[in-house]
Amino acid sequence: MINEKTSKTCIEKGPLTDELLELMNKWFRAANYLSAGQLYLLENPLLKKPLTLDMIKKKIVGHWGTVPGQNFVFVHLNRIIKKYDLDLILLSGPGHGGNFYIANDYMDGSYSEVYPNISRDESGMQKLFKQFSFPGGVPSHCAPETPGSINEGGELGYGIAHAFGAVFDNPDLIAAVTVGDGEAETGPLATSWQSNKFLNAATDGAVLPILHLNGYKIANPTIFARMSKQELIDFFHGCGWEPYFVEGSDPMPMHRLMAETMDKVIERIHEIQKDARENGNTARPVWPMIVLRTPKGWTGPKVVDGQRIEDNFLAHQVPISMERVKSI
Ligand SMILES: Cc1ncc(C[n+]2csc(CCOP(=O)(O)OP(=O)(O)O)c2C)c(N)n1
Repeated sequence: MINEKTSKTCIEKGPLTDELLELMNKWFRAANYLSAGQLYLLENPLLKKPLTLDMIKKKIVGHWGTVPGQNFVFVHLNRIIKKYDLDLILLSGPGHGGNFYIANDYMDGSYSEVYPNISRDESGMQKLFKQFSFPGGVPSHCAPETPGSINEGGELGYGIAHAFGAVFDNPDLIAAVTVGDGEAETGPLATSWQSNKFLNAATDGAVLPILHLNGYKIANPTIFARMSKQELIDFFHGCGWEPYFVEGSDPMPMHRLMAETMDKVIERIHEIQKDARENGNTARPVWPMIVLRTPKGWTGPKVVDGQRIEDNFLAHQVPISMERVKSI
């Protein structure tokens, strides 16, 4: 997450101004660009020259659909880390969009710290783009070599379990974990909502699940997308969580809503912990979680060749395939 050494000011501790939200939106857009660049570009990373087909990867492998929502989560976690001086890690359940984590690592400086050859300039950015899901390069999912990631993104289902594993006997840590609505249909994930039954608010840290309800998995709608809001609320209450909803597609109102919601859930976590640690309340609390409903492939191409891409399963992997472009 954000690197103290590289950030000079701390406006995050102040009020939630339009200026702060604009800055966060710039981070979000830059992270989206860096994520898309990793999918497509071999060279010309800043698009200084007109784009030609030889600058684009021949076989594009990776994901776009999950990426913008996860970039959105990342910048909002950075703000609350700074605001509340948190020890917080992020686990990405739908880590098949590994380009999102790498993009944010690159922007906060941790990627170049670990991999100095991927420098924070144009030539480093070109290598960053080329190496992604490329022979001899890095995997398309979050992997052990992705700075900050302790959850493998390839095989879905273990995000929440790993987040709980990280916070047991680790009282100062918050493990935020994005959960794909498709991932939520795997056996391990469907079961691990119940892990809150084993959490001791006095001696363990906290897990903050963020259900990324972008509506689709590989080729069809998800089960959670077929449920009404009331059914979702009832389901999560039944599992011992208090869901806070952040829903929409217009970036600026979404930034404000997400930031306000993040404040609420962190303050609620602190309240629960204080009650257990200072007042000795041993009753099992209802922990907060976030349901983030955004379009799949948010901010990407809306329609390609007459087919809806944004907010559709067609945004899942590559929104515009080069095989098709070359044949035209
Ligand atoms: C255990 C497991 N089963 C199936 C897959 C294949 N798979 C890759 S992505 C995906 C859909 C994931 O959907 P979701 O979690 O909602 O992520 P998003 O829509 O944000 O990409 C599936 C089923 C997998 N990676 N792991």
